[in-house]
Amino acid sequence: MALDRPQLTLWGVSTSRTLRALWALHELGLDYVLRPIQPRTGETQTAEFGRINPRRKIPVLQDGDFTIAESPAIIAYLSETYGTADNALIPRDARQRAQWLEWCFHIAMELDATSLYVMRRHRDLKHIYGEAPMAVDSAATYFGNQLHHVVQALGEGRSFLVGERFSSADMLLTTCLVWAVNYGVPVPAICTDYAARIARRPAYQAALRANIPPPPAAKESPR
Ligand SMILES: N[C@@H](CCC(=O)N[C@@H](CS)C(=O)NCC(=O)O)C(=O)O
Repeated sequence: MALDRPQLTLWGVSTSRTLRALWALHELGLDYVLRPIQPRTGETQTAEFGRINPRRKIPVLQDGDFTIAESPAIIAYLSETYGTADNALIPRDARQRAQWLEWCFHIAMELDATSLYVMRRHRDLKHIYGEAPMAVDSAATYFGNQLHHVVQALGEGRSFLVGERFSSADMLLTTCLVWAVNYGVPVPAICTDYAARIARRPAYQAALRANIPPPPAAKESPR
């Protein structure tokens, strides 16, 4: 059960997925303690972290005695627990909520896990996961094909993916679009324009700053 006064600790910085969780904390105006551990540093392999997240992945959110992982789930939990009518990141209307879920699954599965993360694992992290140039090329092509659905949606003139307001689907999409551009994957202008507009949100800019790994001496910082 959530506490009246949130006791939020976020574990993890430096990745697109940690940025999403930080972004949600800032969109919702929540105070939190950041434990800025990073992947592949050994910090996800400690006994302490293994007790918090046996999957040994970041980001992870602790809210008092409750723990939740997976960036889309962290955002959803924060919004449902602490969001207000003005800043909620999830639609309330049943049909819009269904469309929101559809977009979240599409982005997390097709754009992130099946495409960009395949490229990351088998190109940048090939020393860990194995080099697979054909899989990388195929994943980039697949990303473009799947992005077509986003291009169509944005081509209808809408400002956000679902309804008339910003939701966590826009957060997932923006992080994937920035990721793709950084990877040199072709992204149509309608998508980069959208991402540039969303990225102007103050909470995104604050999250970007928070997502920067600190110098080695400072490992815990209240926000
Ligand atoms: N589906 C997860 C992915 C989390 C994930 O894969 N995190 C990576 C970094 S991006 C990680 O923690 N790896 C652990 C390690 O390499 O030590 C999410 O969206 O949160």
